[in-house]
Amino acid sequence: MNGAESLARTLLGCGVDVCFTNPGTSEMHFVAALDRVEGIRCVLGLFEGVVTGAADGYARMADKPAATLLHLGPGLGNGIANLHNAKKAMTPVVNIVGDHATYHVRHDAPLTADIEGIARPVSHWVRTSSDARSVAADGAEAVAAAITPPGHVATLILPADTAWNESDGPAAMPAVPERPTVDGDTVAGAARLLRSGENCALLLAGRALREDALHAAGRIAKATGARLMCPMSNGRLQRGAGRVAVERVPYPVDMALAMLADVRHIILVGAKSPVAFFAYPDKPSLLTPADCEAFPMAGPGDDLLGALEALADELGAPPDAAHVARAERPDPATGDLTVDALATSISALMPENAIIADEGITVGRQVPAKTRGAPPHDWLQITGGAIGLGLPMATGAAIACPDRPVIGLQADGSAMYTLQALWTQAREGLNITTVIFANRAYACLHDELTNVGALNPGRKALDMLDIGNPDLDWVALATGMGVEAGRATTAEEFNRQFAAGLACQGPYLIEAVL
Ligand SMILES: Cc1ncc(C[n+]2csc(CCOP(=O)(O)OP(=O)(O)O)c2C)c(N)n1
Repeated sequence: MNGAESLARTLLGCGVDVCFTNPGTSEMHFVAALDRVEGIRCVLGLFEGVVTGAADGYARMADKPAATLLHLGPGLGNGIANLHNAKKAMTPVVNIVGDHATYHVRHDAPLTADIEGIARPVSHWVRTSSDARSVAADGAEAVAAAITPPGHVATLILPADTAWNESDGPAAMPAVPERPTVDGDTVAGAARLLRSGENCALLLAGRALREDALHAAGRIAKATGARLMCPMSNGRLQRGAGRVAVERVPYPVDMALAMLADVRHIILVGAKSPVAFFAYPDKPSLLTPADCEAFPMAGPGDDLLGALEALADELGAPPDAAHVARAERPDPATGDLTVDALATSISALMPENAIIADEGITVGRQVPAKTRGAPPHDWLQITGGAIGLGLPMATGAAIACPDRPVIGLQADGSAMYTLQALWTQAREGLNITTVIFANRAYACLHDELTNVGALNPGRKALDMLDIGNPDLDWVALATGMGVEAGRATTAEEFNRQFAAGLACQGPYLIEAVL
């Protein structure tokens, strides 16, 4: 068995059974090994940003990593923005990056690059295998590093000769640490603050945003009146009717400051103290008021569910929770296709147990308030601010959860970064309904121009923020990649198309013209 096959068998043995790929010559032995090893699903992406974003979406929903297969430094480089998003989401990802044979590197062939240097900023763990006999153990360590809580990006670089030379066979997974328990004194300290009578908020992130942990937080809120909050961008938030709802710290700085103005103690459960997305002249970077104290109760890798349950018990909280969202949703909108109409209709028609891949940017910000009481769903966001995640993330989520409907809420400018994901959706027959918010602009940047104090912009500046002229034809783009599509210009048309998209088994795209 060669090194490549020992690695493929090791990955499978460690539970990694999906590989998002965009290979080249240096990865051919690994491609051949994946072909030989039963049980690993290989999914081709036509750009590496699709590959890495799909791996992120997959792991957020599967709760285990996928592998990626990337071609040397340039291939990895193309995938960096979405690895950055994955790293911020604390998503486990195992990157396998091919390299030249060890003896070939010194000749500086065209594709030679500092792969470790490219990998390091977006990886928690980086290693280049030295020979075919160590590849399997390196691969097992990469998986262990990726799944060590809360989740990490691990990058294993595979020189071609380590793939084709003889190996010692697959390696077993090393021990992976459990999430540490938060100690009793820390829990008691949080309980003291919550009993102090001063305004307290729990800021929940990561694993604390799953239904069971939210329920424990809701018990704490019921017992103490504490507010429940989450960061503006989250890897995966479980929400909808019957679940404990949390307030999201808003993106606009003034709104965030107003939301947090009365908070005296912010208890951090897997979260960092909230900071502004960007600095603006004359606005603070920290969003909590000066007299607010942060209490770091649990880090992202700690046992957040256990910590919240221990805190609820310490407080003698009753079993029922506050802030449980009631089942309620509007009727589908009629008339003009405004942003409000879109949000209303999405909420009205969303099916049970949906996964929302949200890269809706300015338009998408209107949807969460409307869907609070919609049927239970998972909400996935861009966590690292690097646009171009939405379509790949939806793709990966649909591969992780083939029995659940995936809805992409997708701003048009962001969609253009990685639109090749639509081809993967068609090829794999994925159940994804993508709504393109076709406002023909980088609308968010129009707001930002004002926010940074650059007033009275001229033609040249405005042209950098508009993506019309020519308008993108999303129906043609989607159908050109094998995805059925339609255009909606009224609410009624949108309602029909959205229902049709949800009813069809494969991918469907709606260009919602705003
Ligand atoms: C990788 C990357 N490049 C550029 C940006 C800067 N950026 C932020 S929002 C945005 C435009 C968003 O436009 P669109 O997706 O159409 O959403 P809208 O603002 O119109 O709602 C850009 C270019 C970014 N965040 N990430």
